[in-house]
Amino acid sequence: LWEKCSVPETINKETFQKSFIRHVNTTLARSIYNVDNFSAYQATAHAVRDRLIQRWNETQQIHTERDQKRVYYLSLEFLLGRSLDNALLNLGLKDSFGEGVKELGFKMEDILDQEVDAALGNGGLGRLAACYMDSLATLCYPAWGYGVRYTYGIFQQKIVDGYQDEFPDYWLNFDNPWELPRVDIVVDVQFGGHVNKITEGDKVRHEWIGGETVQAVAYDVPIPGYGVKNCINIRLWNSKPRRKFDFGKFNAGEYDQAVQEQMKAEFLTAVLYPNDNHMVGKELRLKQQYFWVAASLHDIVRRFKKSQRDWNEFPDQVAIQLNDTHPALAIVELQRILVDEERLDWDAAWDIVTHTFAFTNHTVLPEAMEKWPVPMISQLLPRHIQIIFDLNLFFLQRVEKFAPGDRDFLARLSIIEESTPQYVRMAHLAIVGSHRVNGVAKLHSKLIKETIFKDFVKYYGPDKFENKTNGITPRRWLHQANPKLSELITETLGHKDWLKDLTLLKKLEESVHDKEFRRRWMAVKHSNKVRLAEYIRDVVDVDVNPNALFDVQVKRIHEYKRQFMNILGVIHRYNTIKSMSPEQMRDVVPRVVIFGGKAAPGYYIAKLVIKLINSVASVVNKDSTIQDLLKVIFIPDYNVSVAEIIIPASDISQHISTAGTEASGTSNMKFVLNCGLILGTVDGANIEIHEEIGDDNIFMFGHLAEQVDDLRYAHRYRDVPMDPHLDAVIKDIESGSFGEARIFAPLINTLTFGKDYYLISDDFGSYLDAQKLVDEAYKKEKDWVKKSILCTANMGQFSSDRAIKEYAESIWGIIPVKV
Ligand code: 26Y
Repeated sequence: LWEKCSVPETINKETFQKSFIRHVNTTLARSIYNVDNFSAYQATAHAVRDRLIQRWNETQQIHTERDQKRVYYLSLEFLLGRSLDNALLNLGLKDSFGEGVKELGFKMEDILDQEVDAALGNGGLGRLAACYMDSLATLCYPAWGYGVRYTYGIFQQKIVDGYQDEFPDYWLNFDNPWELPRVDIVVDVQFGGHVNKITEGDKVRHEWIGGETVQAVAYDVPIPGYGVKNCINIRLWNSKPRRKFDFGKFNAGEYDQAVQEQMKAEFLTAVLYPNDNHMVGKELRLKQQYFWVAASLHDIVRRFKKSQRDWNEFPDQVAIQLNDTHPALAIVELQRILVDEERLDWDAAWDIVTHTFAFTNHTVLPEAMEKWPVPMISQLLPRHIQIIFDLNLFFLQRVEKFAPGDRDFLARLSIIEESTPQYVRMAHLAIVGSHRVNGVAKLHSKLIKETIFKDFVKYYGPDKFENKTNGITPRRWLHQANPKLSELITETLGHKDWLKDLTLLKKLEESVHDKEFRRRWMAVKHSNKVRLAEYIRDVVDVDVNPNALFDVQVKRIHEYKRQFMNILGVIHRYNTIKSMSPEQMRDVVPRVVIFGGKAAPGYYIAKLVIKLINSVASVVNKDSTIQDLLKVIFIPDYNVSVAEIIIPASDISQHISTAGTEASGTSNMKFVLNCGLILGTVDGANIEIHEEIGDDNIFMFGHLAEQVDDLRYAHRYRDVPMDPHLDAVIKDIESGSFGEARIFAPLINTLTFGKDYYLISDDFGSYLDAQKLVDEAYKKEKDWVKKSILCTANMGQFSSDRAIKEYAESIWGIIPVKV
């Protein structure tokens, strides 16, 4: 019966159509004569989901049977984007399903376009987690993701009068076919209360009682591997109250108070905090973190206990990766479970804990470092704060032996910051509780050893600190986002193996001398630019010329990423063109400068940058005297599915952070993989991309990370004259050329009174020079195409498969288990 009931594995057009119609009838309860694009999306999604669930089940079965070591990737963000196209491609169903829906009268693109993004993340860190899940599944590793099922993902951005406005992202409005509610998997999570100290003979134990309890309910999101049957799981936790109602109050007529507890509990997982690389110490955020960590650890421990092994074997069965410090409380929670609940000795427990965890740092920016006030943690987690202080005491005792009498050294290493109030430094907790710490690009990993974690390197030695350069999944970021390029590559190489071994792209180098190949390569780029031009017309109602150079900067808006410098450069370009004679203008390469990205709702300066971009756009785009030589576009609501349209269409993209500030960047990899050149600073993964693709195929400029301190010092204590071109641009803004000057005064002040912390003036000259080189290079069409081919050909290193293999081998100690 089991065999008969299972969904047919080999599926073709007919079997797909059968399940499509069955889902229209039963799942959607509709008549087949009443199917719009959205219903067709739902029916298709459910037909795919049936296959996913089957693979998911088989994968879990095999992994349980084999009982190999698993990795658990704890991330407060998973920026998954859409799932249907990805699942179709990974399962190899795109063609049969495409034909199937066509016969039923639908277009696959229209169906795919119905899906709302799962936008449970802010930016780089969240998208990295999503790429890593794709690779873990594809490489058949026994792995789970753990996260939060936010009711509202990252806000939707609208542009009103040039300003960013935020709207709630209620992505679960309609049924979400990509999650499986696990109403049977429920974990109680405790907050508040107090701790009793109980003495039993010569032993003391602690009992955490009282307070409130919130329930965590599991929702599972299947993640299919590419070209394999393995399908792994991301378990997202949703909060719900333990009791629906306080019936006492309800019956007494206090309806509002009766539902209060319920509302409070549901609030816990309601919203994703929209801050990227910026810590805001909200209590609700801390509660979210503990809620998620406690539920996940409970689940992990329960799974381990089923195997009836000794606790010593825990680190041989379980690796837990902390995606930044957001889940750092997991270290304390595991120690608590082992000591208070499982009654292990403190030291034995700590040995298990430290062999289980590893920690990835994603930033050196001081404002992004998490620290929580001790009184806040004490209130919410009275037992955990005791454990933190004990851990710190024992840790500092060891440090004291290493550096006797060096009080400053101890204070610098301490998990506790001795201010008023005291704070818990989450990065210190994460380092002390982990056996490995890694940065996300070579420069970044070097910098953390030399700056923020310098003292820890002294104490632990350098071997605890590693580099794991980030990567991206070529399945989504080339095969799915750029189907035409993918097809051309497959045809040229004669196989699809490159999708599983990206280094095979190297062979494309041989085709740079093939004229016909170059023509087709260019044609693909052109058609992607046409697609983006259509999108731009739809969303901002501006016509752009697909033959112009498309210059793109899309990422979260942040001062360190210097979108401000970009738009100042645009103003310089605009004024230069305006001062030209018609003959001179004939020599200008037409440009479309495209921006996109969200600013944190409370980040005033970042929001002003958006306003400035839009103000410049509205002046430039209306100015007929410049003959379409320049257009400026701000694409609203940048997200994963918009990125999939923008990235393949770029000729040049900008990654221009102040040296030493962008840990890695991952969109830089996506652009180059899609044969777009980059204009970048000597920062993050730009450096490694440069190493791989060579001097001729990248435009690098600006000061180096090691110069930054001195430059900042100069701005602070001396009168550094502003770059003359920059000065002219600033004066132009101040004269009101782009609307009321006073609006932009706070922004301009960051360069003057603010001492130009991000060194825009210092880099502006070399930035303009680099832009000139870009223009000149673009005029030489044949050479440009060659560069573009060489970009893609040399991106093999930046697959997330490479990154995940490195983690698996050198940190997690896990091996693939293929279904
Ligand atoms: C609120 C708070 C503590 C916080 C929230 C989000 C702190 C940091 C973040 C997100 C950080 C982030 O996305 N970092 C980026 O990680 C990418 C993946 O490693 C890097 O490529 C990128 O350079 C880095 O900025």
